[in-house]
Amino acid sequence: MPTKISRRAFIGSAAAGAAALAFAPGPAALASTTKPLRPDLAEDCRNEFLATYHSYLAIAGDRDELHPVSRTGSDFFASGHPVRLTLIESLDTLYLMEADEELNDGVDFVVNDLSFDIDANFQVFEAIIRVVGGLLSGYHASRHPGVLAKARDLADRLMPAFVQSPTGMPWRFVNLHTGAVSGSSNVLAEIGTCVTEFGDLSRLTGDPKYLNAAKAAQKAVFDRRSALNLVGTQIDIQTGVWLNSTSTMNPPVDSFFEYLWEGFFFLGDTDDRSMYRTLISAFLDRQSVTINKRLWFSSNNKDTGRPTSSNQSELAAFAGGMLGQSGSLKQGAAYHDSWADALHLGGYRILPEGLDPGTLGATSRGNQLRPEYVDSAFTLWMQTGHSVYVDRAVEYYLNQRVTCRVADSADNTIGYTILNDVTTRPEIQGDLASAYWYSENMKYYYLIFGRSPRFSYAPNAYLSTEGNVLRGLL
Ligand code: DMJ
Repeated sequence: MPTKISRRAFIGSAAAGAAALAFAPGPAALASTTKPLRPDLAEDCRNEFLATYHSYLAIAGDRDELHPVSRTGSDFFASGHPVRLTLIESLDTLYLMEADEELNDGVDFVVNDLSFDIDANFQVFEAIIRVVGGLLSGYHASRHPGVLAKARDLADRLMPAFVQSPTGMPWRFVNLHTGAVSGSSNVLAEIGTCVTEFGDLSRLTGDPKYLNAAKAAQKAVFDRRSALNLVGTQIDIQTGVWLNSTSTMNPPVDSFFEYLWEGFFFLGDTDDRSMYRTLISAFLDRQSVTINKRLWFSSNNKDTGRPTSSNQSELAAFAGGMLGQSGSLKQGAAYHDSWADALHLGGYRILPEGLDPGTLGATSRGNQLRPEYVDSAFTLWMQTGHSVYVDRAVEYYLNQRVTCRVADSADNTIGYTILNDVTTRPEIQGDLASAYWYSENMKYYYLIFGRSPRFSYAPNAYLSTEGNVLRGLL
């Protein structure tokens, strides 16, 4: 029996709302307008998404990720132990795009066939942001209690990473069947990116243990900040000793900062706000650099404060949105402008993974189908309503369509792929449709271009670091 998706009150609310308001700056206006900005592109985006989703199901549906060029599949966490990651990451995007048949089938799989009783090591951070988060947003979309039960089952299997740590900072890996933990050297993003998923789970289940574990991990890092209020990148979770003293917005720190802010934004946690303010103001004071009139962030030694590198990672581009949302709109907007300049003046159609902010040359030439540039455009647009972010999203969507799309001989879309080199023309394609593309890129584009009647467009809508909508689905 297919699982029934309850179609909720969206019909007759936003869709049938009063006359469409003129698009105007400001979150309040954004929340109330019903006018799609680029209905043509929204429709195209939905078509492309569904074509790629069907390709995934047809070619690699038993595996985690699609390789659209070789038309094969592979597993993300542990070879031979798939969880159908792409399907899980797609659930709330399918809901927003009103693809109810696909969502229905996806929920059916999760409820009836998905098992996490897997005798293999899973990376705790990735399992939380992608799978627990994907299932939670899938639950918010479907309201099926079986989906929430699966999110809770996985979280329970991951809990030994936190419970068995003497410092509260999680082990990097857990065997989902035995509960054995491993990987005592961990990095900040992987330690501190779980408070919103675990906070949501605590709220939904009434069990505070998930939120408490996530907060303890954040606090354990905060308590080890340097005298300059800076944190490093890597730490031994058993001894609490720093293994790398680089303070940076680049990975492997990036979403550590994001989740201090979002612990407050999503959960109202004032401890997180206070930790965020302490760390981000020290970071902005010491590590903001202006190069050729553009704002960038250097990497510095956390103890001496001295710069160690100016290399910019594309993954740090998410910070434009975070800063914009957390009270530093000027810096957030300026930082997004810097990435837009890098794109245009660097001569790229797609940003490289690594960038020299002085020359705008690529220090790492590939692009893993990254969402961060449009993620920030989406968040800044939600904040300000400014059309510049719509324009940037349009440009990047069309560029990704030209460079990353893989089609068959009749020009039917098979999928989108990572790029191995963005500095050539044409760009050199790789062969992987990263699962986060289904949760992030296409959702941001679709929400900007169209007016999904299933999304609130309210200032408090919350999308996790993986693009999972944990608040704001209608
Ligand atoms: C996503 O998995 C998440 O956004 C994560 O926080 C880091 N970036 C990748 C996609 O690039």
